[in-house]
Amino acid sequence: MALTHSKLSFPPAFAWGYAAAAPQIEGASSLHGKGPSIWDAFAARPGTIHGGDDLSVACDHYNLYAEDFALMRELGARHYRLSVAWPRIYPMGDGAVNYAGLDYYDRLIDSLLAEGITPWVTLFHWDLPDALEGQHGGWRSRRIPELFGRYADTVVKTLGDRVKNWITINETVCFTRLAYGGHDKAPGANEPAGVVNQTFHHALLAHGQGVRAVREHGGPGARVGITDNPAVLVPVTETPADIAAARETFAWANERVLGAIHRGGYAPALLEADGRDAPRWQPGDFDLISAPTDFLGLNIYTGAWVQAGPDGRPRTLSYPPAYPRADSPWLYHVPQSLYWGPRFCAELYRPASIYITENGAGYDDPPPVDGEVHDLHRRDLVRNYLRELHRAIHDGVPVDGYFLWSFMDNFEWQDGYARRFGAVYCDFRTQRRTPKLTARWYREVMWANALV
Ligand code: PNW
Repeated sequence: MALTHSKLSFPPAFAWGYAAAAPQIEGASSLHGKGPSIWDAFAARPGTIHGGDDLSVACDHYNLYAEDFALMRELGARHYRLSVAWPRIYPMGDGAVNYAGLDYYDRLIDSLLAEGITPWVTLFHWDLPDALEGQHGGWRSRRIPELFGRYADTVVKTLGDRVKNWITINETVCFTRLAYGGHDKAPGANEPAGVVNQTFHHALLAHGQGVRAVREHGGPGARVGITDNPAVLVPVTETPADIAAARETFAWANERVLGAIHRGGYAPALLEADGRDAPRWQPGDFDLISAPTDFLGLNIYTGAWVQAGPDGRPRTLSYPPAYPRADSPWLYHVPQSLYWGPRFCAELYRPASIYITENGAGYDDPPPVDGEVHDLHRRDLVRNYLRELHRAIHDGVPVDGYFLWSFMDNFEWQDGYARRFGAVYCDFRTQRRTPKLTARWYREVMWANALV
């Protein structure tokens, strides 16, 4: 009997690549005129970051980018999602432009293109210029999206002849609720709900400013979208009742960002639930916020399980203690999140195109032995998630690309350098890069355009 070996192929022209962000890899945090970001200030406060780590050197990518892009090409990536650091371009957030900063990204983009890798540029990945926190209260203030618009104009005008894929902002909830309503992300302000809801509204305005900037200055072929990390609710069984319960919970959980953007306003039920804490907006805000975009970027790492409860109402289950997770304690293994996340987004918001702008896993990998890191745990997690993404595409969800987070180990925010998400191991003392087993495997996947 001859057995067959079925191949899980991805669509032609599917975009495969890696993702990273400026504050997590660049270092050089005060070089050539860069101003401090709120993360530089946050890290300087004792007790905020694991191990007392800071962002001053990171992967030294500021100096090593050419070598890094050569390695990226060797490892088979043809797309790379990076971010521009606002405080490199406007050290004070406002005021005079720092031409050395613009010049840096000019050279970086040229170097990337010379390796045959297509850039996808995120305009804001959490590193707000610290001066704007001091002067205006950061995202609490409506002034921030205005200044962001000016910064976006400058970046798009400078790089727009070579960069055609733009992402406005990264993961709204992480720099609003977790940052202003909690203590573990900068600025760690612990504000009440009313203030936090207003930071969300200002973030949506910044997204709108980013879209406007790309439309005005992006030139021919420019495309723009937001990257969001929706709460992903996954049905316990793929039966109509559980699927409906998960979809309803998904829509409600993501109403404040994805709902508001695609609806062109806040849902009455959301405003009612917020009561006195509801965000305030001005006439015209939603013309900007809900201007059409070209794609929706999704960062998906995990999900929560939902079923139709005994009373027929949806209920979200808690994870039993034995439930498998990565070393990042929030990263429960839920491969089906890469099926239901894109699928619910497609059904609820009807984006023309979806890109998975991040997915991956954080583990405290030990250093290489004989030049090898056998991260079978990470490889298996990513492969299981990609099987589900393949199934979503097969079922008609318009997913056009996937970016693995991250190219190399980097500054994992409050978890510092101990928590590693890289396909490439980074020795932060010597700056030596060692591709892990995941990177070797992922090269074959990208090359075959299929799961191997
Ligand atoms: C994302 N969660 O953050 C960020 O965009 C990256 O900068 C970060 O390094 C990466 O994922 C890994 O953490 C997240 O609690 C932080 O679900 C927290 C969550 C999700 C994403």
